Amino acid sequence: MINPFKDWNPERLTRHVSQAGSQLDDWLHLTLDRTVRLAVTGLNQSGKTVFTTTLIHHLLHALQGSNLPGLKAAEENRLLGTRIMMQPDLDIPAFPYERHIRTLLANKPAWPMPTEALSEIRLAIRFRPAGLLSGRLSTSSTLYLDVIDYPGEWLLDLPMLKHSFDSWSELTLKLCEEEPRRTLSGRWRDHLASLNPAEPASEEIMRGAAESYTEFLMACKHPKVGLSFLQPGRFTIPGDLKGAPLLTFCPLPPPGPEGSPAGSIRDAMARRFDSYLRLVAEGFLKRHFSRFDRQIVLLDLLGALNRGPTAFADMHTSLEAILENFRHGPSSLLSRLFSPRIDRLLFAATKADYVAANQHHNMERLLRRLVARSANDASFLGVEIQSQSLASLRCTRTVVRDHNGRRLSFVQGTPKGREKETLLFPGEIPETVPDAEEWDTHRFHFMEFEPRRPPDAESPTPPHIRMDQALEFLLGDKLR
Ligand SMILES: Nc1nc2c(ncn2[C@@H]2O[C@H](COP(=O)(O)OP(=O)(O)OP(=O)(O)O)[C@@H](O)[C@H]2O)c(=O)[nH]1
Ligand SMILES: [Mg+2]
Repeated sequence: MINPFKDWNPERLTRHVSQAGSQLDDWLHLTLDRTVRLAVTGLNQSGKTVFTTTLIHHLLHALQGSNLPGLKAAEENRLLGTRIMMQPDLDIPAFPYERHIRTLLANKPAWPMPTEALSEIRLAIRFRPAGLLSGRLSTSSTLYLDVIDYPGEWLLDLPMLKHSFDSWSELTLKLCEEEPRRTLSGRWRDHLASLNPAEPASEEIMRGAAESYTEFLMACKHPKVGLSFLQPGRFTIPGDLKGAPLLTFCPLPPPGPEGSPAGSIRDAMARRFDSYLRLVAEGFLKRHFSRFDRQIVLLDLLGALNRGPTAFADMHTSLEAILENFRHGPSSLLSRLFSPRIDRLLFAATKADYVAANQHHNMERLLRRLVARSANDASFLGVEIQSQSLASLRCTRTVVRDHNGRRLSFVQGTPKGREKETLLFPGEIPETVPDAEEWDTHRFHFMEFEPRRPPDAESPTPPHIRMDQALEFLLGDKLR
């Protein structure tokens, strides 16, 4: 019998496989379980850009003295180097890692500006597999990591997808019955009252109504109000759609007996709403949000506590509505190839350096309570869940001092807008969602900080809080 493999040896086989062309690469990496598409999910200002930047920085510098004791591959000296690779999508701008890290670590450091467009990055992490058996079979292996960054506001487009124009209008107008939306929407609702939606539409009428509605959304977004359930997401951060007719519609009260004549304002608004869903929201979901394997959900709990009960509840509603749109479930070879699902989900309360270390326990308990429903839904589907607090870039240190006979934990750092370091008592984090009485207006005042290195930071990579644990949970099993 002829044996076609008679003259083949392992080296020859490897050479032939590697010659098979780069198109096969993605397919091969997926089948070999060597690609992770990480969903960094979070509302605006939750810390996505800083997290992504420092994650890349830590991996790129892991050989220069690891600052990641919780990441086993780093601790066991199995990381062999990381590179930024050619991007998978030619029409998406590259994530500006260099620019962000230069700004964050400059002599006069600064935080990144709010993100206004989508970008992506692919890393190749070369590592030595753990264990004797795999060590014999291969000396090194590569894990590809894909991450995208985008404005947090755009996530609110995802929950719009289950609505018709009428049901979305009804929901939005219902929200405007409660304060602070009631007052803030006054001018826009007056504007609506001056229109007859059954009359013929014109670009001017459409633009006028959309501008008035956008002003209302911007007033809700103002840091002093801090609402997050603001739709459509592109109205506050239009990106490349600035000025496009696609962004000229707004919710309308239910139709009267006049209905929705063809060419009327109502008819035109409903059509633009449908186009927005199809071209923007659905495009965003299908192209970028349906391919993830792992997810980290970042929550700025402390900022939400600062902004008070309404903003806190609004953040919670937004988060639950957004998470319904991701595909969660255990991953198998087939699902990885044809219908990827998120099989590990990490909830992370960010900016843990705003408070002293003894508050992190409460921060994590509060986080767990807040995400209980979403975590339960995902866990039911077989997803592994973890919750933790973290700081992508630690800008303070905890200092314990005696004060009037009590031992108190302070934080030392440079408060936002100041030049000098200060010792502050940051206050305490409740371990449950505060009830009405607890939301006394002066209770939560967590200070924001400038991105300065704390004086005790010695490592070549910037200090963090539990980034290593987050990375171990998200990537650790793929680096074995
Ligand atoms: N002290 C501290 N502040 C942080 C940290 N991460 C983020 N911040 C603060 O949070 C702000 C927002 O962080 P970003 O990473 O820009 O947030 P984002 O989620 O990308 O926001 P959008 O681009 O608006 O969606 C920063 O300007 C900092 O003030 C951290 O680890 N420590
Ligand atoms: Mg950002």
